[in-house]
Amino acid sequence: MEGEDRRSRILQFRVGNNSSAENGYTRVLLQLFGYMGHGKSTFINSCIYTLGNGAYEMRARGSQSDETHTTARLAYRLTDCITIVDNRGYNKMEDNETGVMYAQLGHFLPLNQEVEWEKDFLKILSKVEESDVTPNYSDFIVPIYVHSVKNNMTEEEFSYVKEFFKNCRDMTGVYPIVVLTNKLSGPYSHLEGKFKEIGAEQVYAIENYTEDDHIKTRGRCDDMQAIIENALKDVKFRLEQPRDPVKERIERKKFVLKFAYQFSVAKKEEEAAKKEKARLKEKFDQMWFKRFPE
Ligand SMILES: Nc1nc2c(ncn2[C@@H]2O[C@H](COP(=O)(O)OP(=O)(O)OP(=O)(O)O)[C@@H](O)[C@H]2O)c(=O)[nH]1
Ligand SMILES: [Mg+2]
Repeated sequence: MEGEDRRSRILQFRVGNNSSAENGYTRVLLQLFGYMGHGKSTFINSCIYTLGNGAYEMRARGSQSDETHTTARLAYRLTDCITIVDNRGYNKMEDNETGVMYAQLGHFLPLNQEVEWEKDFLKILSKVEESDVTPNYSDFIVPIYVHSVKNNMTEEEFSYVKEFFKNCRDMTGVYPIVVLTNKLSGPYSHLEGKFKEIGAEQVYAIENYTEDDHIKTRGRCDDMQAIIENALKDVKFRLEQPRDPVKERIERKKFVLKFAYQFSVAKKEEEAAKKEKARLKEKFDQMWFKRFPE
């Protein structure tokens, strides 16, 4: 049975067996990202459910048991070699949020910690410096962008995501895989096409298993497993390419620090311009009041 074959191929996947080269990788991290509430945690629960034999469980959810929004970057083991990682969802997808994603993909932030949308360059620099103590050369990260078909995106957002995806590719060596959730909510071919237009090489539409609706069917299991298996194909392909871990890490570090620096300078300039505008308005109001007192 094709579905069973796929499941066993995933369960038996070993990073070390896939390349004749000594690449040093021992684990694959499927790193989720995307807007708040689009189904990241539910996708993790669906993947665990589809690969296992047990009952449906809501293992990934909010960071605290009484919260629904995830605020930490939490790792869930799928197999001995594959871990899927939940993430805090974006509010607006701005540079301070995407900058954190670059730091995650560059292996500069540890797993299982709260995600802060850091705006201060010195704090980012200090976190990146801390990661130098035990540099991570053994995890291969595949970025997975989760987006609900219930939400459309503007042309402006797509153009931002295009640049964002390209940077994610430069950080990891693979284009983010796009997972469209809630596929039964309405037509999604437009979104599928748009994501391909901006560079996504793999786009999948799925209906996640949820607490209320989790009868296992072959098609639904196959949809989830196809995403995982194709992520592993990307990994295998990259493992055949030559690797210089130290040099690549330096390049990633330069990119993350330059991005954070430019962002924090732009933010400071924006704040200074706002202050100046407020100061000029106050001065104008005072002059106006002097000439035309009430
Ligand atoms: N019907 C259906 N519901 C879904 C699907 N994916 C997610 N949901 C529901 O959408 C809601 C939000 O899903 P979450 O998995 O918490 O979303 P998230 O991206 O983790 O959200 P944050 O942690 O806030 O970033 C939950 O009520 C899920 O049950 C889907 O494919 N189909
Ligand atoms: Mg979540």
